[in-house]
Amino acid sequence: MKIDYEQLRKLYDETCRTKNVQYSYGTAGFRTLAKDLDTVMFTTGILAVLRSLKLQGQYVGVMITASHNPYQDNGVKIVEPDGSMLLASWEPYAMQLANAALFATHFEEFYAELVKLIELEKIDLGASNVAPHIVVGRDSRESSPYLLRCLTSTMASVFHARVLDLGCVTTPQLHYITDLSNRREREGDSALAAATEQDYYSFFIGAFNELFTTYDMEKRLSVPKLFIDTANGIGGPQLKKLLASKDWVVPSDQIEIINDKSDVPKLLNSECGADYVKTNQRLPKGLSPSSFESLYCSFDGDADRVVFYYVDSELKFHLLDGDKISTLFAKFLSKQLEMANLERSLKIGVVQTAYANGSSTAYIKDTLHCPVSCTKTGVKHLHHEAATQYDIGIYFEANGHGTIIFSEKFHQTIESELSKPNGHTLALKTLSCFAKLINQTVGDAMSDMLAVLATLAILKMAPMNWDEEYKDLPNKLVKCIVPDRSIFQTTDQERKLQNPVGLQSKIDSVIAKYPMGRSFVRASGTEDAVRVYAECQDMSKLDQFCNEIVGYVKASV
Ligand code: G16
Repeated sequence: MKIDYEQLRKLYDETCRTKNVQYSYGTAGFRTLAKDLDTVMFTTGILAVLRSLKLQGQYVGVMITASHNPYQDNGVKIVEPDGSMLLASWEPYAMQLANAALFATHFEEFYAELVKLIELEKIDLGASNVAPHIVVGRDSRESSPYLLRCLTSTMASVFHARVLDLGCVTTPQLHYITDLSNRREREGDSALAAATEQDYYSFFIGAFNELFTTYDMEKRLSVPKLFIDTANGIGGPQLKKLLASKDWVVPSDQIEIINDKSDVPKLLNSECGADYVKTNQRLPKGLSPSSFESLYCSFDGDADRVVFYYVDSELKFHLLDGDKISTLFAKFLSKQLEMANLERSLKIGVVQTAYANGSSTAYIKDTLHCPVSCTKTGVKHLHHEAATQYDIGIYFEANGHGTIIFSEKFHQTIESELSKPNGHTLALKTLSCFAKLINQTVGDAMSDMLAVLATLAILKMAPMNWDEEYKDLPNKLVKCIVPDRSIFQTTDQERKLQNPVGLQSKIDSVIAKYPMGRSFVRASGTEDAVRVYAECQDMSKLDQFCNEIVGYVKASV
């Protein structure tokens, strides 16, 4: 293949209108005001094609989303052929290519950077039997169709890529479909190649039904009534498709969707959704709870996060966040391992970030006796730790982003145990079904929600019992707007600041004044802000504690 130089130049001139702004490929790709993203979309499309060429033409995913951010923002991230986040060593390329286009005074400068990258990665554009394959998806934002055109403009016309456009999907659907399409290609089933949204629904509904059949759901299991706030994002329409499936077994009056106006752009994530509920620790707009037996949950704008909550008999709000979800799964799966006599053969562990409530970490270690690891914020860090350290690696950020990774050894062990005479124990079958029910590529609000429903039903736990397993330390998360967040540099999995020099010792002196106090400060990778987290024993002192830290942060810039 030869790059059509003239065509590339023409598209570059037409598309790359935004110049001289600096972006970085942050926690979840590029993310900023949608109006400034044309150039970055253009270069990210090219990078995805190069990534696919580097990987012998496998499907590479690209998702246009700004997830929990406000409606004016948008963003883009690249997904590896196995559904994981872009290889870390390619993130700098994403930035180099974007910056080349943003700061080039003429096309040739950008082109020279592109050629440099192609040579550096030894990408053989001439390999005639390799065509790049790209899967693209977008959330419900108004700006997405235009940005999709910027993203894909060069793919077919310059690089002869085959583009599978999924239209509006959730981020986890894009991850799942990218992975499945590649698995099918590898298995050589050309009739089935290129997975679809329908495959996603069939797979997860199938896993849910299998688990429920194992327990003879109708007679022995019941799920609490569930209200789902879909943040007026893409989760609403996609969830409705799942619930409308003829194979879906939970009675329709058991589940009610609220905040499902994905066609009204300004409502996206506005006073609703997982980020709002978690950060403000209150009910989303549009929900007036009537029964303390019901369970509620909120997705974020692209449905890759979920947090649960309920109200007690005095209608007081209780949050069941990512920490509560991971502890619920850790309790449930540890028990299943024990019942299957596999607790010594398979290692279960939980991965958290600095945002995890101190009580959750203590509960996992001291009550569940499970190992806990801490990583930096960002799914890619947690995912890696879960996949490499454990056979059942449960990872959740406190904000509700997470999943469970089951190792190859786990699958082999379960299969071999199931094949033994009398091997079909309930615990083994439960473990086997659960490993399917949880999206293996990335945190997925829909799949996590199904897994929580199933777990509560099997454990016969009401929302309140789930909550009672441990009591959160009072905690607060504050966004601090500063002139330049990049000066806030951290170490020790983001728990300590290295820069601005001297700020950490001031923070430490504040922490020392509050019993069970813990606090840290880090720059967000998705918003133009610095985040301040604080927790301590005494609720009445929390605001004062947090304000003192914020005061030092503001004084340092
Ligand atoms: C993204 C990342 C998450 C991260 C969140 C906030 O979530 O995927 O891992 O926790 O941003 O990150 P930060 O504190 O750096 O802004 P989402 O749901 O917005 O894609």
